[in-house]
Amino acid sequence: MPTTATHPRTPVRALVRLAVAAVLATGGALAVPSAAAADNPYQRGPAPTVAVLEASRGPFATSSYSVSALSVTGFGGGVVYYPTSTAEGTFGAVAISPGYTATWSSLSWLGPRIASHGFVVIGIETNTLLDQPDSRGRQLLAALDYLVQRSSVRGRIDAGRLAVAGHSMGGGGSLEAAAARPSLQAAVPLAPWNLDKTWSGVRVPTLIVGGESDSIAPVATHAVPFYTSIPASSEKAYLELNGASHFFPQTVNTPTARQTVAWLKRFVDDDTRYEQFLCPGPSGSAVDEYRNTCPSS
Ligand code: 9J3
Ligand code: ZN
Repeated sequence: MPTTATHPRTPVRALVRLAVAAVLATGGALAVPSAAAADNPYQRGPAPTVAVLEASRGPFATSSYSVSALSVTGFGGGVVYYPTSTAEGTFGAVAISPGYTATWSSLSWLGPRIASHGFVVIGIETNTLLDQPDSRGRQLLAALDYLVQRSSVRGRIDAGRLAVAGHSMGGGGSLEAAAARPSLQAAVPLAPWNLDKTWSGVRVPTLIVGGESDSIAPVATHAVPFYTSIPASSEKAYLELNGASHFFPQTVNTPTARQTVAWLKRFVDDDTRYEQFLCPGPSGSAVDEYRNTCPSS
């Protein structure tokens, strides 16, 4: 599929990155990690397969550490997960927020799962359990700022390759963060909840995952209008899980992990090897519906 001709936002980003890589490369071959493909300095890990995306872990071994709320500002601490090896160079980073009244422990399976595909991940605690989506959005951005500016893993992260995700009010917060910081490379709201139904300002590539049977953030009044309101000129996708409740992200959910990782790889790493999992999207008994801005041919 001729990606560069059909994804209007990709060529600019890719060209800027390639230009930067070319400049770095003139200073010495060590500036470009040896494992990266020659045409994409951000490609990490082996060629993807459905089996690897659906496995409980990806190809990278990970480590983690806890972040005390007392040691940071703007969010409530959390847990950082990161690939242990630095042999392939730096990684993109993702901040993830839980939902209303929930702690990071409600989503913690996603931390090592995503990190093991080659990302630095911070699962955040919010300042209070009752924080609303706009606050959660600001806290996600504060957590990314912490990661790239002050964390002990900051040297492992490319500061320009950042993403957000979250569940429920954390998913609503992911939309808030994407609207507020268009330099983000991806957003993945899961069963998102927000009183604001219109996200026409979002330019960040956004994958929304909804549950068909969600009665707390019904897709008809949350995920679907959120998806529809994002302009078609933005990269976007909507995955609706067959029969899933509001709480599908709180236990291991294979379709959610597979699509989330593929989306992050495609847009945070510019890794077109993952296009095959996005266009066409997933099918099968777990999938009620998939919408996207894939090219029609
Ligand atoms: O974060 C969420 O689970 C939002 C759904 C919710 O409980 O909203 C009630 C105001
Ligand atoms: Zn549906």
